[in-house]
Amino acid sequence: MADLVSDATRKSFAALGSVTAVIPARNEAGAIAAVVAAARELVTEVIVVDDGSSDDTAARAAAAGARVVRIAPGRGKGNALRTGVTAAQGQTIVMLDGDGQDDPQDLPRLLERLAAGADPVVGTRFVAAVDRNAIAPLDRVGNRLLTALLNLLYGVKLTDTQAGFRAISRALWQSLPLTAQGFEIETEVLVRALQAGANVQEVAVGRRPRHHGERVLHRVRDGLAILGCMVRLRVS
Ligand SMILES: Nc1nc2c(ncn2[C@@H]2O[C@H](COP(=O)(O)OP(=O)(O)OP(=O)(O)O)[C@@H](O)[C@H]2O)c(=O)[nH]1
Ligand SMILES: [Mg+2]
Repeated sequence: MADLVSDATRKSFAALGSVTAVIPARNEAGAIAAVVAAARELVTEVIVVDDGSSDDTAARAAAAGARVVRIAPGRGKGNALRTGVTAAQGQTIVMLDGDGQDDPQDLPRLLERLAAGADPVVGTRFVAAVDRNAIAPLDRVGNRLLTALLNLLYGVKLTDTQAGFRAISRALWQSLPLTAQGFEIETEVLVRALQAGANVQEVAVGRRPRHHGERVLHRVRDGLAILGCMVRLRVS
């Protein structure tokens, strides 16, 4: 992993101060150790927010070197991420999923873009070619629809509004009025950042198939919550 980081990247990392990776994980015992180990190669601090896992997620994350924050179960990914950032010590935050679907090797490119002045940097899974099995056709369609609607509502031209793989300065995150409990957090951060006039930029990231555990996301329930969030923040 270390040879992925060029001298230029190391320099740009320095400009970002300390970096904390915040990783939400619920029942990701099969994947979490590898995600934590890869992230630890690249950032100063790794926090795993475990929201009521019934498996070994917390123990494996800790053994791999993460600081584990355990919270009461049932609130969702948004609550987990917000709790994780509150606990983070880094001036820069990167977020990636604990299920192994995000490729930590993309992290330096996200951070480089942040160092170049973008904030937040949002991963997009629909620019570079990704494994065909990584995103189900129905999810692709849902993603396209949500992204098209967000673009229409907010006058932007993004390609993936739902990726959880992102980098953001802690200062910007803390300035945004974030309340999302579940998967609508990605939309809320994006919209609030746009409304604040932030320099939102996308960087192409990969996407790997899920090899362990089960998805937490529920297409209809969470899709509607995301849609509702998008519209509510536009009209309120
Ligand atoms: N702590 C915590 N983590 C969560 C919660 N919901 C989701 N996550 C984590 O957030 C990450 C993304 O969740 P997934 O269900 O894989 O959703 P997704 O990756 O957007 O959708 P898929 O493409 O189906 O995998 C995973 O690491 C989950 O374990 C939650 O309520 N609490
Ligand atoms: Mg996933």
